Amino acid sequence: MTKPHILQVGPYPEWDQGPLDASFHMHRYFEAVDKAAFLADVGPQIRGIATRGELGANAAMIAACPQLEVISVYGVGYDAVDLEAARARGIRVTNTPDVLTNDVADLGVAMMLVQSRGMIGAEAWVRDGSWAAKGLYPLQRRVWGKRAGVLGLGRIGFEVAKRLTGFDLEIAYSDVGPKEYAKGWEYIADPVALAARSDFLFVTLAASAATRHIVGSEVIAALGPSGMLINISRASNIDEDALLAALEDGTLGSAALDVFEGEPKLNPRFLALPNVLVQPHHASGTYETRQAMGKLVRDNLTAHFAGQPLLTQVA
Ligand code: 8YV
Repeated sequence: MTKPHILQVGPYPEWDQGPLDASFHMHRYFEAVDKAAFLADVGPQIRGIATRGELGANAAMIAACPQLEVISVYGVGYDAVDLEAARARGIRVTNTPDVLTNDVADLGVAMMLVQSRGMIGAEAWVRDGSWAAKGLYPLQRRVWGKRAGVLGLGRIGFEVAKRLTGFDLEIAYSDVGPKEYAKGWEYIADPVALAARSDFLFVTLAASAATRHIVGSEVIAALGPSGMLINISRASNIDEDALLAALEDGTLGSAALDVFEGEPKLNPRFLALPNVLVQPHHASGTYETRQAMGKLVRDNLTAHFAGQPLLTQVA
């Protein structure tokens, strides 16, 4: 049997690349210097796209592949896939939900703790000799017992909230409606009102055109000078200009961010700020989870080409 031709948008670890190469004819888009020429050359044979959450597949890429049947995303977020273009041609789209939920929640909670307790600066305080030379490290902010807001109580938001109960945080959440699995956590429909009663605001929404900049200047102002914004979703959920301005003038206390507009080339203004914890979009970045994500990407492609039901179809 001839192997189906797959356009590979970004690199994968070798434990995924080997099995992918064994089952499919992989065309490495990310290695091409002239991407348009590469697409024009291989596009006509492509039946599948293997991509990553943050890379997706845009309309031009989809249009360049007239035989395209399936797009398999390595990531739970599929906002970077042009779903309209895919739907219009009956192209199926899969993602990797569930397998990464707990790791993403872990990183969100870890960022809250690290940032609130000043652990990055404290580490440097020990390593650069400040402890011995200057004495005690400056006091930081308590976490336990405070109020947390979770914006988007989906799978990841739920796991964040569940973990936060362990720190005796008072939890409230916003979503399109109250969730029956919310275990008595307070439902607050309006994100501005949620931010106003929160010390920590976690952004755990699936990104879409409708959620773009849902965290804007009003939400940020409501969170206020002692509030912390934690984003483990997508940068597009936050108005970055408003966020930067508020962090710079102190109208927002601090932020802990795993995602950025234009990543990996984030706005350099973030790097000049002492009140931001920056992370390189690695909330799902553990061996265990990435292996499960890679398997799901392959299993969805294999199921599609074998005429079997897809495991995790989004469209
Ligand atoms: C990335 C993610 O896909 O799940 C998502 O939506 O953004 C991540 O897991 C990851 O960086 C792999 O590319």
